Amino acid sequence: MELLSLNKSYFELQRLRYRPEALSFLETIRFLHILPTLHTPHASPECEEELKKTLPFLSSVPTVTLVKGDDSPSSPLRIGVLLSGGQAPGGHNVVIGLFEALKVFNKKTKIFGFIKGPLGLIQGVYKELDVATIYNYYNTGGFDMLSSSREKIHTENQKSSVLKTVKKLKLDGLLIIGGDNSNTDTAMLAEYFLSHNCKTVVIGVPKTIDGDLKNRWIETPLGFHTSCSTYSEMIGNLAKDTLSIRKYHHFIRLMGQSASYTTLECSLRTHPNIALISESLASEGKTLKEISFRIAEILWRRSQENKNYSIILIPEGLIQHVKDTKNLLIELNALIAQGELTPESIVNQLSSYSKQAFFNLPEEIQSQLLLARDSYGNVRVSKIAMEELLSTMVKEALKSFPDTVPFQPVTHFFGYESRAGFPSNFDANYAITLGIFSALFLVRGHTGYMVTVKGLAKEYSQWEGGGVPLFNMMHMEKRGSNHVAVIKTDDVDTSSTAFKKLSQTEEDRAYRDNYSFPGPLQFFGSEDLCDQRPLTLLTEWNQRHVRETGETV
Ligand code: FBP
Repeated sequence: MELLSLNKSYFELQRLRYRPEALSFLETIRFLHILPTLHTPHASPECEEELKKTLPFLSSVPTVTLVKGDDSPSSPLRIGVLLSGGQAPGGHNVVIGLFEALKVFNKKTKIFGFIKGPLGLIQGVYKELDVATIYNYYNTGGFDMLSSSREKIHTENQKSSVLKTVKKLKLDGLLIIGGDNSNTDTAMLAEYFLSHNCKTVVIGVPKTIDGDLKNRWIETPLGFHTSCSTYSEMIGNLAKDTLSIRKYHHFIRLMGQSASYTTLECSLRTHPNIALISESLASEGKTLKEISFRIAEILWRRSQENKNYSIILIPEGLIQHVKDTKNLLIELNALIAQGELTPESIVNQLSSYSKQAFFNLPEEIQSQLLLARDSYGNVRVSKIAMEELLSTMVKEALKSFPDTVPFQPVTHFFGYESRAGFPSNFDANYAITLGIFSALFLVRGHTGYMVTVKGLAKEYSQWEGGGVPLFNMMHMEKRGSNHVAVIKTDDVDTSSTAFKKLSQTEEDRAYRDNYSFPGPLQFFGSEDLCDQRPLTLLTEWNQRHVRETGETV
């Protein structure tokens, strides 16, 4: 065993040496060209006209296809890159893929990394990237190579500062590695540059552990696989623990601001007794009280069989979906957006329905709702302890059952633990591919695209890189009190095979303990162990495959 470096573990040193198979795309990248192609329908046709008015330049960005052609290097370029928003495993590898591919096009190309993401871009704080710097982060998690921030780029001042930065640095292109909000900024910047006759190309790649930056072109966002694998290992461990000691009810909240993709994926992997899927509960019009009563009923029935333990998964975004608190949040966000209101006056201005919902919540949750804000000024759901709230409400609900149920809840929030984990082989390869194809779009001078990879369920060598106009992924959404153009995120579809698969097992999971123990992410060993894919991705891929070919898989 080699000596440990001062601050690197033996494992990290081994991971630094791993070279993703997807690096082989570097061999052909110079032969690829980007051609306009037939227009594909917009993802939200009902908003298309309004979007065109807001984003007149971006709306004319054509759909493209990649074609093989002559070897075509480029002149030396100056390219900027930033990591934006919440960490997602694989971010560093996108930078490495970008770097490697730009050098394949021209060794003299210079790459600048903005420090603290959008903040660095606004303030013009950056460092030039070289091999020695970036290789130190090969296959590592986190965003510490450059650091990140959630600074929004939406005011005229912010946009003109960014324009100044790119002009000062003479940038030919800019890559933003981000989630839906960051890529909304990518789109806004592309529009702004086009409208100011600035030739700098702006493109984005999709990363978020939330799994919701997903549509007909993005099969799954970068980081989701690693993040769910990390949570699933922890859930499996808790299931084993509770099965051994048989006395705790584990209420586990999983990160994911709005959609329940993380809960769906982790549930398919671990088979918890109860998996709350916000989208399904919302469509049934359930209130928090009804949900708590349903959980209590299951726990009471388990108790009849002497099973006073359970695993309960709760999506972070639940509060935004259920009937009573959904309206409350919408009203709170609109009031908060007015600015200077005190917490008391915010509460006083709530409708009577929302006021009642607000005062039904424990005081601690009330103050979390009033004080925690995200970068839009909206209520920050990651700071709301839904697991505590539900366990308290379930305790209350259990009182209405005939027998006393021994109830020892243990609450958990699995959030930040997964965001900076070592990317799985899948995410490491996905990130490299995104970086390589980003270089292609930057070199060929195509602005306003999200870089995508198709065929992620297949072997790495069969993946297909490409790009989709950001405009096609946008829709109009209410944020605070305004309707704004944003990249659309995806909610769990309750008619999807993945969701149906989970709900089919509902009874079985609730009363039999069919837990599955995924164990830790594997990095070294056989392919079927180390190169797994998200189960939701595989299920959707199978569904599509069956639909398109009529074959069963
Ligand atoms: P992104 O959308 O930027 O990927 O971040 C998602 C997320 O990880 C959410 O799941 C969570 O609610 C939020 O970030 C927490 O953010 P913060 O880092 O600001 O606490």
